[in-house]
Amino acid sequence: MTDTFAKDVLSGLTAEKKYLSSKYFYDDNGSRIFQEIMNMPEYYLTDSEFEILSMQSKQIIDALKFSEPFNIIELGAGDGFKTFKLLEYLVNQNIDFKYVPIDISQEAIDILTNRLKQRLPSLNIRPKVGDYFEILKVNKESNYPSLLLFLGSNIGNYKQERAVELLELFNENMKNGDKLLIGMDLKKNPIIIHNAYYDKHGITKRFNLNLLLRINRELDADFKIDDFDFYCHYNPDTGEVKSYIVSLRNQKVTIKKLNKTFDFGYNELIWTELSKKYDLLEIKQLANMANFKLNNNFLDCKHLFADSLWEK
Ligand code: AVJ
Repeated sequence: MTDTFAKDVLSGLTAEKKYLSSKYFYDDNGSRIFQEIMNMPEYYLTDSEFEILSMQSKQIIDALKFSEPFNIIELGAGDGFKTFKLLEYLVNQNIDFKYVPIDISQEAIDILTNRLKQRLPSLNIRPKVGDYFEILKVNKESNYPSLLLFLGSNIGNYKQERAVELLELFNENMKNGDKLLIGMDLKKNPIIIHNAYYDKHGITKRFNLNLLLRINRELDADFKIDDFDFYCHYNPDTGEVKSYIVSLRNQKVTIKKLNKTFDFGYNELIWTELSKKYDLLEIKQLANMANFKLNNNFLDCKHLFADSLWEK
């Protein structure tokens, strides 16, 4: 794990245009900061998706047209807060299903499992820790239909080609008739998006700079984080939020684990994250590119966010 981290940091910081992958944001500290982001009123994504999954659980389940029993497999379940309402609906309706939350973090899965066992004691839950794809392979052998959940606009972190690759991989591990409910953030008034990412509390800045602290700790480096700042920009033409770390001076940073010293110029950027926003046409195109058929789009009342239901 640390080894691929070291390799990725090396390639990112030796590139002509420096970059670091946002997938490394989520160490224990970073996950905690992301919780703070989700609690900010400006970060509308969480509330919008929560509204969809709580107010439209019946419509979503009806749209599946599944026979019972069936499986619900959640990829990157995290603390599962948003999914709770959907699960609660199913349990209250006495619908026969098995819930399989998958996450890379044992801690997140333990918290989720304990909470669900308390709040929904009759829920049939089979938590799994690890890589999605190893676990998804088993889905093909199930005799029952499956709904995959990939929520929270996580797909937005991928450039189009990589997003298609990832979705094709999901598709290959699904049976005909299986469904995918995928959370996608919608294009909207750019000011709303700006305020969600370039937040006035500085939480997203801390989220980004935490990555430098992680490199200091795990790769024995000497980033002085006061000499770096954060910038992000939403381009309404492309629907892309791009986030950067900015070097505030000409400076050298040594990463002992890489045996290397890196130069950062005055105002040099390190690109850290892409958060892509979609319109409904792009959602349909993405579904088709990855060999899915789009069944329904479920939107919150303000039309800020979509949970899109796709069928293999
Ligand atoms: C967890 C990838 C959906 O891109 O909106 C939040 C992460 N980055 N604020 C997103 C994030 C800055 C988030 N995702």
